[in-house]
Amino acid sequence: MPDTATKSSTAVAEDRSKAPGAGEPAAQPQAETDGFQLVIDALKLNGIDTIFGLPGIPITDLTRRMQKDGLRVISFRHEQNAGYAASIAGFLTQKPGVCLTVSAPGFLNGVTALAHATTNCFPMILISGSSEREIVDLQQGDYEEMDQLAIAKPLAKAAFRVLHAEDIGVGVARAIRAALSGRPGGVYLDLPAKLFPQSMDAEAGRKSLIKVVDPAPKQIPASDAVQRAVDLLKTAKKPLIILGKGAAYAQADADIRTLVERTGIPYLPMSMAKGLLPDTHEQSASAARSYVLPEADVVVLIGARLNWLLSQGKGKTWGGATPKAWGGQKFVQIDISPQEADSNVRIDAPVVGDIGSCVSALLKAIGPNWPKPLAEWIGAITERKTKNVAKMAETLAKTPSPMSFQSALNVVRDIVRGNPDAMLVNEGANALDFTRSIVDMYKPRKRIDVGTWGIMGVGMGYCVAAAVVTGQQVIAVEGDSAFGFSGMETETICRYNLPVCIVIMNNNGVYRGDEKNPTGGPDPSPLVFVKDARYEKLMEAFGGVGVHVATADALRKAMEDAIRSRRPTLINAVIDEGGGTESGRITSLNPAAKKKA
Ligand code: ADP
Ligand code: TPW
Ligand code: MG
Repeated sequence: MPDTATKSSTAVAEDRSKAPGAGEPAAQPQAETDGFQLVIDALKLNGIDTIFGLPGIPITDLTRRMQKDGLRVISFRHEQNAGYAASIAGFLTQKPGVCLTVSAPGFLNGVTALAHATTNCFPMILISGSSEREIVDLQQGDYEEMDQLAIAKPLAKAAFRVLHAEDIGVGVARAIRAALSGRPGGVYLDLPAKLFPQSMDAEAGRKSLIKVVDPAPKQIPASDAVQRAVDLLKTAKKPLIILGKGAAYAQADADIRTLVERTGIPYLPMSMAKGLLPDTHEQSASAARSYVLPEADVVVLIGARLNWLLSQGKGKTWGGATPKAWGGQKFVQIDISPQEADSNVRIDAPVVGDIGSCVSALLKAIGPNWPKPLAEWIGAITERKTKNVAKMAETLAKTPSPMSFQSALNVVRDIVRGNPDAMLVNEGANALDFTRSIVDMYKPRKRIDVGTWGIMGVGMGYCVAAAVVTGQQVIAVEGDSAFGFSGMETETICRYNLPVCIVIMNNNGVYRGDEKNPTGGPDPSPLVFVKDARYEKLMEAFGGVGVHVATADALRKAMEDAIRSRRPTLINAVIDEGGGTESGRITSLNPAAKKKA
């Protein structure tokens, strides 16, 4: 057997060391590999270089051997955070992020992130060890017994189980294809404990592996669909482009920018599409959002769904007379999923394909001399923008004590402007909404946040992944409640010595910190936390830097120090506990708040 064929196989090396000594009959040792090794080799063969996980039965040895074989294994304190890390690594790299967990409870902890990946269209693979099939299926009470495959199925884009070592190559290949092709999503790969020690001939094992060719094939849009879109766009008097996180994921940055600039059409970035063009771009209509949505007549959606984040494409936000009424806009929708069109309102010109191919086809079809939108439309937008920006500048210039969300975020805004390559992680309610509108982004895929579900808990997992896969400085703006969901990963951040600067907008609670128990009893309101909690000490406990700040100047200095040193830092920023609103900007979705209004 040629040496090169099995170089990566430690099992083979171990076999060789047991080869008969001199003088013994020269029996050729049977080179063998095993399930552990084949999983590692299959992942490496497909360019997976980082695993986010948490060890234990039956995957402890797998994590050791992965590290020994040169995979970077990032070990977390809770699987949900490892899962969120994997999901966002997938978004940032266009390679499936891999999360590795133990069975039953570890698996379930990872499942939230798996569902999150599917919902957000991020490519991710959750690999969980599982208990003995025969016992699980007869429900005879195995250690961590659970039918994991059945549970994962409805929450994943696809789910597979591998029972035999010779099928590991196919299992990993299928998982990679399912995660990456078409609309990306979360994939579950179930690896029962018994699979890992199964041994097989090393050469046969090597041959069983598959290097996936073209895992995210281009999907070229049909030329008639492109022409239909161009024809519709030609009729527009008040066109608008909306860029979503699908556009950010697609990494077609140059063509998207050319499309926006060549057509001169104003655009709105969804939160994770901020920076695809710099937020300071003159065609950005962000500061006039509530004007352009109801006023536009033809809207081009690029990798953005008309879900709740866009008020389902109808109702008052879009100029409809009632909450469910159509506002009269016509839509072009560029999306890789052929089922997305018409999910909420009529899509007059669906363009189905990958965003890179679709945008380049559109560019060809519109040619070099596309007429710019009417001056009245651009002028009206500019007028609103100028007014709103001036109003915002006034608020940002204030330095109240205690700090307001705005005065603190004015500092973050400056720091991000000075460090446009830094990754910005953001979660919370007010802490999220104010940051999204105040902090400008300058480059693509720099802002990662709560996503489609608006969930809390992604923060620290995202910080770890962003630092690990980009190597850039990470700045996390966290609500104090949001931070609590994953705060223990500050230890992980310190352990791997990651350049993460966490800024907690500490207003003592969920939305606000001044709620009272209406009964006057001793329990606090369900919405508030320990007053003036010293979150910065958590970071100090693990050897990082903790800073408590009460002024904008102190916040600025602490952030500058963090970025200069690249040390793990947690800045506890004291914010006016009465400065937030219920649910931030989505008060209207809150039944109780609506009744009050
Ligand atoms: P946002 O929350 O920013 O509005 P969504 O998550 O709602 O964005 O929408 C993202 C859309 O992008 C999804 O409908 C998804 O199918 C689509 N998408 C993701 N990747 C691609 C791609 N490479 N090409 C085309 N469409 C894509
Ligand atoms: C997994 C509900 C939405 S926002 C939020 C909660 C609990 C916290 C808001 O407080 P925070 O921000 O972070 O201090 P701020 O600035 O307004 O004070 N569980 C999950 N996801 C969600 N979205 C919730 C609960 C929620
Ligand atoms: Mg809060």
